[in-house]
Amino acid sequence: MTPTLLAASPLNPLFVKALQTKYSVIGPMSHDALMAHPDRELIEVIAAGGESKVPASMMDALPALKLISVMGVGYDGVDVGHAIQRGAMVTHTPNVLNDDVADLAIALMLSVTRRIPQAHQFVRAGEWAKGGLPLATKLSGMRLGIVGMGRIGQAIAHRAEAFGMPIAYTARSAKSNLPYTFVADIEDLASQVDMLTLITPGGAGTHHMVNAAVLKALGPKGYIVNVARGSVIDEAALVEALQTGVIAGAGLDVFENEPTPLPALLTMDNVVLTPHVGSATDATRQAMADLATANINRHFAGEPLETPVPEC
Ligand code: 8YV
Repeated sequence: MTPTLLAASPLNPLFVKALQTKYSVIGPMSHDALMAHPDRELIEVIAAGGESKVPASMMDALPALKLISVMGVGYDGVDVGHAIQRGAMVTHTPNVLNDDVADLAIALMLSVTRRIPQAHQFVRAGEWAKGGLPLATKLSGMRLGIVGMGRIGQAIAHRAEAFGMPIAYTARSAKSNLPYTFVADIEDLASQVDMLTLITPGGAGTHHMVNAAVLKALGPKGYIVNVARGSVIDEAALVEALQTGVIAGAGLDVFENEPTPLPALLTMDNVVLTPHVGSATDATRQAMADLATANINRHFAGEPLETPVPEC
């Protein structure tokens, strides 16, 4: 019999395509519709994306639940504690997206300091023949602060070294194998750098970690780039800091409310915005879909899962 899987939210088409070769995928659907679904008691697997919400109520609707497979490295929408209590595993897709997310972090750093969107628009609008573009800010040599020194943080640091950027970071603990300066407190880190980049997991532990005080510490020549989760920054405080010159600019790929960033961000000249595309290349999304599917295949084959989340 073809196993039925529940999609927690609309899934990436590459994930759906990979799953449909072996499984029947239902959902997303409301709690009531799920409770009434004829396959509900047989469903062992929830398939999810990095931004999906998988609350306890969804898990508890599925008495046979064994696995939540997330196509994404972040899984802050999954109630992992409840999954563990229910005896279900959670898997994600680490490593395969490190390069893309790190590339985008560097791209946002360059875009906001060198004002690439404005330069692009300047040429397109035929302004060039009328005079030069105002000078921009040099990125090479800027002091970089990285919030979160996991796999992607290290990939960003590796790239930043080529830009001659001295690197400091904050994380839960110092990593003795890395040649970068550890700063325990994020406000201290912000006060010591020109460019603060966020690549820490989302969720309650990092909610509004970047607040008005951190932005003040970053200062009027400081920039912030967020490729982590929107929840890590107090977005209202960020808007105020950008409007009043408390910081110089921001490059943002993630927002507190996706897909609707605070309207003020949409019109600011010192902000570069991208629509949560850190891992959005053909090759990487395929690798993520393949890994998320491989974990499900392993579950049904009774084999050890490839990439369980650290808590499991
Ligand atoms: C995607 C992400 O947005 O991996 C993550 O945590 O945020 C992203 O790569 C998403 O998960 C793709 O399904």
